[in-house]
Amino acid sequence: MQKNSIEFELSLKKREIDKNLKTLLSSKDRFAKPLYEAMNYSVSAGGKRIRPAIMLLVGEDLFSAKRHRGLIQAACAVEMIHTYSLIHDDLPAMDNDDFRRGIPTLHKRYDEAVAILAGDALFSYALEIFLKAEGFKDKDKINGLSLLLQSVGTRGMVAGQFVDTKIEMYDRSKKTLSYIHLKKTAALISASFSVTGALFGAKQKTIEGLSALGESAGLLFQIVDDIIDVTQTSKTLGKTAGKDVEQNKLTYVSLYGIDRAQKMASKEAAKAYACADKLNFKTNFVKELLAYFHRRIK
Ligand code: GRG
Repeated sequence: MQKNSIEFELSLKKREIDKNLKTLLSSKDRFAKPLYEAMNYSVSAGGKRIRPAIMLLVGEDLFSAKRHRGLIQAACAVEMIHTYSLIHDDLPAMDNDDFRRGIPTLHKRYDEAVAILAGDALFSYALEIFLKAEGFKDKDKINGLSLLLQSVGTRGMVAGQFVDTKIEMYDRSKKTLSYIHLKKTAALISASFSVTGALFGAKQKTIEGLSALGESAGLLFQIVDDIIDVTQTSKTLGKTAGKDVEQNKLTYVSLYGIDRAQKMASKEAAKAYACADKLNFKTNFVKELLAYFHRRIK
């Protein structure tokens, strides 16, 4: 791995995030210990740490926030929310997956009650950690938290997951697909960009620019995810491959086919680059991150 490449940068960010998650997710309380163990099982199973890495990259680049304790704490909170969503998504009532991040899913390792409660606990703990993040003005934290919660709840991830899970209640149209992917995946990725701006008290125009960039980046990420679900193996993915076809999911591949999905990924990547050009990034890391998202296809 070349020094200064985005892969190297992501590995540094991942190390920093992993270390802090470990500290945050430890408890001496005898009764809470098994709950923390379950939370840790899924959090420490790995994961690329894309969302927290985005926060650290944007914070360092636009706001000169190298090794900012509060930003690392807020970034860990976002990763906890992401992990909670994966734990719940894997449950039999939803995607019913046995395998995630290369190991058995939490409900397989323990049981469904443990998985539901560990997910709940990760979400509420994440909010506590975010609110306690050091070195930010209270008004900026409230603004950031508000953007984060919009991306997670009825206007974001949960709403997208609802439509995805209960697709029989909707038509299988382009509009439905676009809603699912924007909400289920792109919203939290977009928030990772915009929340960082909000935490540092950026102007509204910058926050909106970050949000637009994040939305395209998130869509790119999801289109690629739909493609690799059919083109890569379970071993490479760390989760069961071919699940979308098996579950008759509405995806870019099922609606448009692989070739068109690939073209749409390129179009979304171009849109994201154009958004990045409008922000005053000092380094090339954000653009390299977009290229990395796109490269996952290969
Ligand atoms: C249960 C409310 C609720 C929401 C679930 C995240 C999610 C919403 C569903 C996951 C289904 C899925 C596989 C979506 C594709 C895009 C995606 C979010 C992939 C997983 O994210 P990565 O690739 O995973 O960043 P790692 O493990 O690297 O963190």
